[in-house]
Amino acid sequence: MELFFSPLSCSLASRIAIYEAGLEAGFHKVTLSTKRLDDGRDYLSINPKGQVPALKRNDGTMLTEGPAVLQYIADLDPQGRLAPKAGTAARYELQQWLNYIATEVHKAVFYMIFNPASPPEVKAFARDQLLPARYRFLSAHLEGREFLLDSFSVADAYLVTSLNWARPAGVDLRAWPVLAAYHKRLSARPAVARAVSEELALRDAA
Ligand SMILES: N[C@@H](CCC(=O)N[C@@H](CS)C(=O)NCC(=O)O)C(=O)O
Repeated sequence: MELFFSPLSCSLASRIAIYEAGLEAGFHKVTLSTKRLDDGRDYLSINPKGQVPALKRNDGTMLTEGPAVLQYIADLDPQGRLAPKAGTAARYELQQWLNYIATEVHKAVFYMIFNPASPPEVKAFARDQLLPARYRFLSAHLEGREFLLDSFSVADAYLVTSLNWARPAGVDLRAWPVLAAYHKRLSARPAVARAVSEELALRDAA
């Protein structure tokens, strides 16, 4: 399979999942501002949405939308470590977290802060009004827990990815000690540390 990604964006979660599962994959860097790959190909001809992540499966078909891509990768792990079995109550709980992070945290807050077209008052509203309630909710859930579910899952890969965006968004995670501790703990996992350092190097080389 091949992952289309942009360094340190939401597609980092898919790279983390691939490494956590020990799967083989190719990686293609997308420049989101130009919608081009490093080899000059037009990304829109590969994924008309123009967004990452996108995954080209081994049968040649494309899969997009982070929560779907993450669950697909999790289901490829022969040991099923990254997601509860499909159809179980725990799997729906995972989907609840993936959707919460995608819609309430990623899109409602950070997409608005990082979107260059977003007016300053919208950025401030997202950071100062929307984000605190979401971080309070996540902190309350994670108090006394190691992971969002009972063990590491692709929802944690997505949450740790989004917590990386706090500092560049001007948010001091120390105001949410439970989240700061979770971020530090998750960032120390070998697969997470490897994925982050590789993408940092790719971002800095750009
Ligand atoms: N609905 C998509 C959104 C993904 C998304 O927002 N990706 C961002 C990077 S974190 C992106 O590609 N931004 C460029 C753009 O929207 O043109 C998903 O959940 O995967």
